[in-house]
Order: sequence, then C-alpha cells, then structure tokens
Amino acid sequence: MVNLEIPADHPRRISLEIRDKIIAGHSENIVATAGLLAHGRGEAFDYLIGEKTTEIAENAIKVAVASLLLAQHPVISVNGNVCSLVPKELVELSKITNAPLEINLFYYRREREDAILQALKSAGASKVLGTHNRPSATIPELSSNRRKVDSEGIGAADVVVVPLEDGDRTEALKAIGKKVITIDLNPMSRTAVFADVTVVDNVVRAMPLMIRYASEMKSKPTDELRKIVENYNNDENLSKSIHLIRARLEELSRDVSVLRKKKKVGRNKS
Ligand code: PTJ
Repeated sequence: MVNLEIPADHPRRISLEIRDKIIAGHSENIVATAGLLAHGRGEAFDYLIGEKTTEIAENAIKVAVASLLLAQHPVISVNGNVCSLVPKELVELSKITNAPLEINLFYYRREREDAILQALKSAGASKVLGTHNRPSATIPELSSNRRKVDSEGIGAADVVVVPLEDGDRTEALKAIGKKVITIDLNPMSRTAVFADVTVVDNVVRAMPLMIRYASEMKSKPTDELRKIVENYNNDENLSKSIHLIRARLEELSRDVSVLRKKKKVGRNKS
C-alpha cells in the first residue's frame, strides 16, 4: 500500500483502495507503467456497469468455472495487474481447480518477472510456470513477447484463463486450439469478443466469486458441468452486457437527478 490515508467514510474508498494496490504494484515493479493506464480504462467500464457484479457476469463465472473443472490441463495466465490486485485469490483458484499459474507478460522485464514470482510465492504459490528458467514453447501466430510460453503450461493447456488482457493473444491461442476464458470489464475489447467465455466484471469481484463457485461445483457430476458449458453462448453474454450499459445510460440520460440521489444514498457507489 502507498499509505494514501483514505478516510474510512470517503465515498469512493473502495475504488481508491484498489487504485492504491495498482500504484503500489507499479512501484514494486509488478505492474507495467501501461498497467496504470489499463486500470483507468477498466475503472471507466466498471463505472458504466455500476461497479457491481451483474447477473450476466455471475452466469459467465459459473460457465468459466465449469470449463476449468472439466479441463484436462487448465492454466491461469498472470500479468502484472492481476498479480497486484488479487495475488491470494489467484493462488486459491489455482489450487481448487488444479490450474497452475503461469507468468506471461506483454511488457516483459526480468525485474518484473522476479517481482511477480515473489509476490505469488508470498501469496502461497508453491510452483509458478513461465519463468525464464523454465522450458519454453512459442505461439507462432503471435509476434509480441507473449508468444513465449511455458511448454508444460500454456503450451500444453486445453483451457487458458487470461484475466485483464491486452488484445493480441486470444485469437492466437484459439488458432492453436485452446479454449480461452477472460475477465474483462470492457465487453467490446478484442479479448472479450474473441474469447470463449468473457466475464464482464472487475477481477477484484470476479475472482472471489470464481473461488466460491469452484468450491461448490467441484463435486458436481461431469455431465452437469458439461450442460452448463453447452448451454452457454458468449455472443449473447456480451450483447446482454452491452445492453445493460446502454439501458443504464438511457435511464440516466432521461433523469440525471437519479445520479445525485444514488450518490447521496450509497457510499462508494457511482
Ligand atoms: O503485465 P503485462 O506486461 O502483461 O501488461 C498487462 C497490461 C494490462 C498492461 C496489458 O495486458 C494491456 O495493455 O492491457 P490493455 O490492452 O490495456 O487491456 C486491459 C483490459 O482489461 C481492458 O479492456 C480494460 O478495460 C480491462 N481491465 C482493466 N482493469 C480491469 C479490467 N478488467 C477487469 N478487471 C480490472 N480490474
């Protein structure tokens, strides 16, 4: 934490505390400088969806968890932003779903890899893939630094979770036969529209819910998990998310005073 001394009754306290984590992550080499900008973009979309987990997102979370539990070789990809926001949750989800964590950075620097590895270990991770001393493979369709993956991790995976992602990787992963799950506040991003399952939510809210559902659903029969996945359509999920934003904006555009009322009632609400 950066010690900003955010007053307990500040109406935007939660949002400022999340920012604080990202800023601290940046000063510890975990978050790339561009990660600060990515966070700001996320905040804007979070504002538009109402800064809460919608029913639409919760349904996508169940599908994401069912896909992870059905996978032969699931992997959770870790970048600087998710590592700074939800390190403990990454480790817990990884343990419950038997999906190893793999560091995969767009803005690669050795110091960042080391800092992220250290943060994951402090959060309880015993094994982390994707580090410079691990066996590597290449995703041929990709030209960015993300092309280098762990051959025992993303290289061999059937399902890959890519939370809070830049837009270059999902299509490439799909081109080599991987199923892609993402958590992205922007339902119109490249990653969101090319993924198989898009959770339109903030990682700080989505990850704890994924953990809860993974614990609950772990004992479900395979057939039941398959049905959850088969009945899902990601395009519909995205349309509903975009519609939700539109409906919210339409409501507010008709009567802006609603905003004032909401702000008076809810502390830390939009
Ligand atoms: O750590 P690195 O080097 O791998 O780089 C990571 C970043 C995030 C900098 C890199 O992947 C990047 O530039 O991402 P983009 O292109 O800015 O995309 C990030 C996406 O995540 C955008 O669609 C944001 O709206 C979304 N986003 C930002 N914060 C959150 C989020 N989605 C969910 N939860 C958030 N907290």
